Amino acid sequence: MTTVGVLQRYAHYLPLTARTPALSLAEGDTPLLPVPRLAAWVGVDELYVKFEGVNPTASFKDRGMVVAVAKAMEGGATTVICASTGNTAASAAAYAARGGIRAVVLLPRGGVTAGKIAQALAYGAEPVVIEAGFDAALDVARALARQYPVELVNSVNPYRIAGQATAAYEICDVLGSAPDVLALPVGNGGNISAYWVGFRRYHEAKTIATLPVMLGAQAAGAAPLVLGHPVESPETVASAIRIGRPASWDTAVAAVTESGGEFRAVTDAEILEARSEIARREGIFCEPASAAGVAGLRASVAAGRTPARSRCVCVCTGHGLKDVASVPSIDASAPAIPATVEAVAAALGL
Ligand code: AN7
Repeated sequence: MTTVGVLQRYAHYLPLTARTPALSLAEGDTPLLPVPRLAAWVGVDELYVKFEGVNPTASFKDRGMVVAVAKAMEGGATTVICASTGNTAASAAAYAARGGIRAVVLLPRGGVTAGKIAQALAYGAEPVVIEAGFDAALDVARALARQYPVELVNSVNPYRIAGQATAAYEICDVLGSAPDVLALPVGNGGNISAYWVGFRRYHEAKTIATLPVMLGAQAAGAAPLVLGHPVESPETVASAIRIGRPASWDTAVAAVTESGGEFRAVTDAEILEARSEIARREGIFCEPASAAGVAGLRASVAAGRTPARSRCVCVCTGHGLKDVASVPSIDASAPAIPATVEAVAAALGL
């Protein structure tokens, strides 16, 4: 039998008991791809992409969600709730469906891509569109979970963090050590906190001898951790990280401070350029937020902050198909070519 899923693969590193349901959609175990052509563009000697877009709901959220939903079920919960820019909602919906419980997802109006809404609804989640951004929606979700018998599965839930730490274990297991630098996008700060938990744990267990420098990339219009204060009306093309008041502020700052790393802002233009380069140079299609880590690493090298002779890993957190509106499309009004070899050959200049 093949070993599948985060609960099985990293059982010893997770807060499981004999009564934790064996929930799985075969999440985790995602590829760590060497990306030499992208490395040349970024300006470092050795670069890998940890492609989290190939998880069951096409984002890294599945690693933590499988743990959070399994623990909620273990505790007798019949409803999970989250606020979400989309990926958490899709993941919560899928694992709730898999576990046979209810999922309620609070979505900021106009702040979630069509693909992510389609996922959440397809899995049977109950959506509530909130007349506010993500930060206020999360406030409501937290308050609801305090007052009603619904289990909060946002990343303030410690089981989410424990599950997401498995990505750090996987990187070390494959490389045989920690990378010099780990770069990733930061919204609520849960994922950077989780990676740091994972690296520290492997370090304490002496599985790895060194710790990576953590580089957290934020969109320039939604960069509270770069600025050092909350952002009232965050704005960016990378809707997944359109977050102005990160819930895991302190642990995200600790990850960067303790590792000697940095938070770095990248513009929407830099994010979209990186997304395109990742796809065209390496065949890896990720959503805009996912490209922020690559854009941030490139900017860090250009600024002389990250040495070129570094072994780097960029986490691409979600799949590109979740957000196709931000990719150039075919002009539907342009005339189509007749279905003949001659016409197509002429159109291609062959
Ligand atoms: C693709 O789904 O906050 O810093 O509600 O979807 O742990 O928040 C998503 C966040 C990066 C940032 N990349 O991670 C949500 C949500 C993608 C994301 C992040 C998100 P955190």
